[in-house]
Amino acid sequence: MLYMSLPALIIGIVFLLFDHTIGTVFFTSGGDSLLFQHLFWFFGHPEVYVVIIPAFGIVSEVLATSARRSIFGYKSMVFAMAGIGVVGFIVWGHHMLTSGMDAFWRAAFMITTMAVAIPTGAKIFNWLATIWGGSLVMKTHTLWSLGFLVTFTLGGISGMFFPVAGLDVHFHDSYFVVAHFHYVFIGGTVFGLLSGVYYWYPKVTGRKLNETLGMWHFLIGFSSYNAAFWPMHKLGIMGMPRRTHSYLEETGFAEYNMAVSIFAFIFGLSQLLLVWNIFASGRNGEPVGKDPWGGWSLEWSTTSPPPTPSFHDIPTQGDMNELYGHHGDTSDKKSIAKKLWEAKPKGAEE
Ligand SMILES: [Cu+2]
Repeated sequence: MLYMSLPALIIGIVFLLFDHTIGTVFFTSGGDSLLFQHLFWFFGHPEVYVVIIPAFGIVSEVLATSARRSIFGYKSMVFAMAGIGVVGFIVWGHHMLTSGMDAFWRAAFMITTMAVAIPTGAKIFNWLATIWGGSLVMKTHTLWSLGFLVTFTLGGISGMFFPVAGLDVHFHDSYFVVAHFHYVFIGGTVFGLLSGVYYWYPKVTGRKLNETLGMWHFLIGFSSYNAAFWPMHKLGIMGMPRRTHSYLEETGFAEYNMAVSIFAFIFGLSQLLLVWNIFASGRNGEPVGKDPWGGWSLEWSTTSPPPTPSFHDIPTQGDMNELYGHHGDTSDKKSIAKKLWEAKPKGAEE
């Protein structure tokens, strides 16, 4: 995606440089200033997906392991990711719906942007179907992935307000935008990243992060995060413009902004729990073997930390559904959920 989108940004910046240095008129002095926005957002929107798609992968791994079953709808998950990657290139105009764009193109960008909700919705439902009826093991990485599901879905829903060209007239450049992108960037990308840190830390270091500290990190982080960024929706609806640091008392923005600031500081400080945990557990954390979480993807079949080279023999990829499967033997009367509750993951050390 970067290979396809970065050239547009690079060309935009080089043209801008030429405008400022050698007197070309691509964007300035009678040039087309909107052209820069087109070039920027042709890069900018795919870039947003560049940072969220790895989080999709992390959450899929973590939820599958935590639910002790393979990801539901694997093929549709792959096609959804690829679909988001492709559609991401034809939606950039939603950043410019208020720029005086022709009504036809506003409608076109509205439809393509809303179409992104289809593969994204498929992913959300597949994640829910993965944990549905599985015996969910609540570890810190599970909590962050569940947190991801909640906040990313909320961010996705607020994201569906902007492509509606009529609504966007009101929401454009308001705090509603700021709320939306904090929900998808922090509640999506960063929560996915945190989930991955707790999940793979034992693989990297051979020791577990402290789960009690991790739980507090999640509880404080998740609640202060929502308390900080949820009121921004309200500020946007009240009409507060983004990139503003001063406003009149009678606008009523002050109380909400104070709450946003306080909870944002709490959220920031709560990350110190993770920093402390990373250093402390590196020395005194509980030592683990190959596979502390009962995962069955390849990295769990070698020691923690892995040797170089990681595998001496070519390893075999297992499938949780075939081992303990819900599409296996149906002769006994036990329900699928019951079987999964009883199933012990192969190689789990608990
Ligand atoms: Cu966009």
